[in-house]
Amino acid sequence: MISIMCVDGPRLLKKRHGEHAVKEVAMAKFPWKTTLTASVLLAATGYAFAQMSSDGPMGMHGRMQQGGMMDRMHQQMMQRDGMGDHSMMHGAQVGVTGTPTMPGQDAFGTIQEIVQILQADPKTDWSKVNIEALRQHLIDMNEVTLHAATTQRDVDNGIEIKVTGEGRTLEAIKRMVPAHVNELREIGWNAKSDELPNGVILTVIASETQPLTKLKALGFMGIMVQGSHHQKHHLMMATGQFVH
Ligand SMILES: [Cu+2]
Repeated sequence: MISIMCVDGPRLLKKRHGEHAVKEVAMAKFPWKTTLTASVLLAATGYAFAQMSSDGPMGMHGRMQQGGMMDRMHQQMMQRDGMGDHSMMHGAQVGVTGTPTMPGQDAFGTIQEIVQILQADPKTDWSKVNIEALRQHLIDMNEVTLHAATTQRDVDNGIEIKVTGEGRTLEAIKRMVPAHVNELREIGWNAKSDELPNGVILTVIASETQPLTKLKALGFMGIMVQGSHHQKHHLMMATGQFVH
């Protein structure tokens, strides 16, 4: 956060008073461009840290902090220089610090994040770790998210969705959908699943908190993404504490 203050550079600092005076004098000794570059790097580092320290590297909290920080930097830069340093700003935003961050493939990135968390924790019990279990779950997720066929119809005050597939897709549907129905029930949804030869039928009944219009709009995948334990379950799968 201190770095944000420095972004202003000496020109604006003259107008300021009070508690920041000491820091401002110190900062004013340096050419402001240098200060700005250092600040952008600091902010980017702060962002990486914020990501790592929330619910996980891609935690919502981290991203929101990042948004707020970037917005402030953006405003300050625009106030000072108009469009002058806009490109620099966006350079920082896309991570042009010489270190690429994109994993290239989402399941690869998910596993990489979990392995990093486990390696960073000295208490990790490697005799229980099972990254292959997580990989199999991510294959299930891919099948259910991208390859399952769905047909949705209205029932009395609710919706019924037939989720079907073949082979690996069918296995994934039978593992994931009933397990997720249990999660939904735990968070107060009126949901159930019934077996079909080639899939499952997911039924969700509307309630005050989950009205029918919303259920219809959410459909199969909008319902599957409900709940807040999914990412935590990935860590538990990798450490042998959770089996789908
Ligand atoms: Cu998952």
